[in-house]
Amino acid sequence: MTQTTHHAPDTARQADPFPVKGMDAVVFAVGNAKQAAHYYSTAFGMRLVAYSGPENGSRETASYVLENGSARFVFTSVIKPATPWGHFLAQHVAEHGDGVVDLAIEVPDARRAYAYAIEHGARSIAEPYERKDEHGTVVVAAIATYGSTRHTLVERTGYDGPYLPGFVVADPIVEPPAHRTFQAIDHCVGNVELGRMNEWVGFYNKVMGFTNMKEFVGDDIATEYSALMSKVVADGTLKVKFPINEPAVAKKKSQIDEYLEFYGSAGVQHIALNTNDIVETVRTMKAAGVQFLNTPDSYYDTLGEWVGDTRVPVETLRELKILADRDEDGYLLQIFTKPVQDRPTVFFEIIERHGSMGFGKGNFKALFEAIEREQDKRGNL
Ligand code: TYF
Ligand code: FE
Repeated sequence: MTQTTHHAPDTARQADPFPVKGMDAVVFAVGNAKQAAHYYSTAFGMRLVAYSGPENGSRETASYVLENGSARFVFTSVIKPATPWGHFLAQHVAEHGDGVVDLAIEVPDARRAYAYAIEHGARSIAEPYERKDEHGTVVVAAIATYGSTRHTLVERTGYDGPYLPGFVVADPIVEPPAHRTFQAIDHCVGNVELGRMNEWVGFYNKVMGFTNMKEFVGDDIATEYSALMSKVVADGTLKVKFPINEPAVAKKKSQIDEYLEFYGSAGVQHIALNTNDIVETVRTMKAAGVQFLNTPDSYYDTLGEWVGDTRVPVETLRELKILADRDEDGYLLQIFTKPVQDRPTVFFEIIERHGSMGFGKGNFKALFEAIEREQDKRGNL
């Protein structure tokens, strides 16, 4: 892999070399998919829509598909490894704990997307192939990205079933909450090894023709408080956004180093989820037992002075520990969960955007200090 190459955004838009329709699914390999499906139903307010397991002919894996608006998560567990795929999943859970194996992207033409990616240096995991059942045909292919993560490229225009051929419709585990907690995937963040951020940014520039968004965390911020560097790549329509973090050397061990140590390699750090009403979402998820990062009162004492008017009064933001940030395009409200498994690895973000297409740069100090307080509790000084 080579360093970043910059594509002019205008040219990229005119002839998108790698058109995407959006995120298809985030696929998790977990120790107990049955219980994960329950947690994401009851705590995250998602809805079980499809299932594949031994009852319908899947002999070595059980998979649960949960949706909330256009956001789709798939939880897979191995029940009896018998093929390379089963062994891969079992190995993934053994090495990384529960984590993301696949950031699947929906594309209009999987064969074309795959050919473009391979021509531009991607490592193949699966050549394009067709999956069929009575609901139609899906074309899938897969390429490798950082760590043991992959991107499956999914072409589903010829299919009207519940998820993929081989899956059957499933009934919700519980009735979803009255308030829809989120409705789309906003961005998916990867943590990579020290010194490799630019290499992976270059990978997305070349392999998917993604361009760099202007928001990034550079050396200056890194050394002052964040202990990480970050750049964001996105497709021309900004439907798929992938920030990439690498650790930076600072006073304390970087939160990215902690992730890499506990995950065992580079991997997906957080998934951000769009909501139209972050207040109701946080209330709903908190009541269901989801733990969010804390923010000190001092943050809210000065917030009003610089963030200006937001839909939600500062006193409500303070009560729920929601963060706010503003840039020239508008503002955003965001909050982060604590890690959702025993390892300090994967977590989630809830984000309500009002014009701003940033990632909360104005909050990095408060956010990273909150993460560091959690690191300290784990004895990571
Ligand atoms: O996605 C982002 O860039 C923001 C900020 O460890 C962020 O959510 C960056 C790094 C990190 C946690 C959050
Ligand atoms: Fe984020």
